[in-house]
Amino acid sequence: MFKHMTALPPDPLLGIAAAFKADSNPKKVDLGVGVYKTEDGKTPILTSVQKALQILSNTEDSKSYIQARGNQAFLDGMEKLVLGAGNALLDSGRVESVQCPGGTGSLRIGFELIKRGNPNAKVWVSGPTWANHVAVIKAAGLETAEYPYYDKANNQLKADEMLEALAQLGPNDVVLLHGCCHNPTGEDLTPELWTKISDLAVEKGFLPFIDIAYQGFGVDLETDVAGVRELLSKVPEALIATSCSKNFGLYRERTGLLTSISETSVLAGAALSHMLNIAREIYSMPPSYGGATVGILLADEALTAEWKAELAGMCARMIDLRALLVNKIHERGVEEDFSFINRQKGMFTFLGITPEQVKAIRDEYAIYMAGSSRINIAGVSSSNVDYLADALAAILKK
Ligand code: PLP
Ligand code: TYF
Repeated sequence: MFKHMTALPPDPLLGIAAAFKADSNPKKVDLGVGVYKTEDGKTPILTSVQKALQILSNTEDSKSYIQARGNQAFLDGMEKLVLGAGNALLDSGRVESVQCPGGTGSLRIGFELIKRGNPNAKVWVSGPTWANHVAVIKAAGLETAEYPYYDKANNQLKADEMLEALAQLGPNDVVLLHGCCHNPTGEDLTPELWTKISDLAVEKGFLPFIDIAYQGFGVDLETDVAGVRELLSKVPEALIATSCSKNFGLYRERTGLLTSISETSVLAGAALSHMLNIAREIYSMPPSYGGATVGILLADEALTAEWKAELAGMCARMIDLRALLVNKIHERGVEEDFSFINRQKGMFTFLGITPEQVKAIRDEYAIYMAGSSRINIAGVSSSNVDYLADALAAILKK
């Protein structure tokens, strides 16, 4: 059966983590995988999440199966978080959500749902996008294509080209949009672009599929999804894959949800039945622990307030680190202007250096980043920023 199988290379991003771990250089810096880190390089469990976990472990009295769509408090709380508590969609009967294993699991169920709705649908992703997007779309048997998004040479959006490309699309197309904190570029759609894309979706009939993996990491929980909410208020149909990995720090608990917005409540019921059916064919039902924890947290006002404060703290730290890094690089007198880093949002930014320079900074300074020159801002700290800026300046001046 498996005689003809050859080994695949590791996921490039996860491969960086392994290479970093194996490096014995005491000055090594990990700017690779997108995991939030504190000043001392740790990824602790949030205090609010700890408390919710404690409540769960004190009260959980069975390991029997949970309902197929997942934890109800989790689904209700997360729908309110993403759509906004007063959103008319919540009472419209057009919204259905299913708890899935992480943002990735939510994406996969979403693409499988699209495949059932229209096997010939083509999914358009931003150029560039999170490397795993294309793999997940293809695994669901759908075709992918790229719409222009980021101009790497000038560190800015390709706004006009993007709108031109989207204006060519129609009802057989799906457009995958990053809700906020674009991975890998950090360059988000402006409010004006969200309006224009919403109008195009209505006019041309393509399906918006929104990936929200970093709500609260850009500006704040509300501002980050303002564009998403505007789009959802206009379009007849949409899908949303939401991850709790980053903003609740629940990475390994595989916590997320797929939300479908349908034209009518009858169609919403049909979509829900298919989402559940697809999940049943793959893993039956979602893991319970992460969803139950978030469900407890979001149903408790005090815990929610504590979580929001912790999230705001992570967000503020990344904004401060952006400014610190830009200042430190410019202090070294490099010619290039890195101020675009301050405009960008969330965990990631493209430094814009060449693959050769990425290799050189890794080989000579043990500074690890994705081959695209994407860095995880949370990997910068006040103790490594001077070393990092020195290394970058040296590499750039060569
Ligand atoms: N979508 C984007 C844009 C991401 O960056 C990530 C990364 O973690 C995910 C989805 C997947 O998140 P999860 O770890 O919850 O599967
Ligand atoms: O882009 C990142 O770094 C995060 C984490 O296969 C990640 O989204 C990276 C690769 C992967 C799964 C998660």
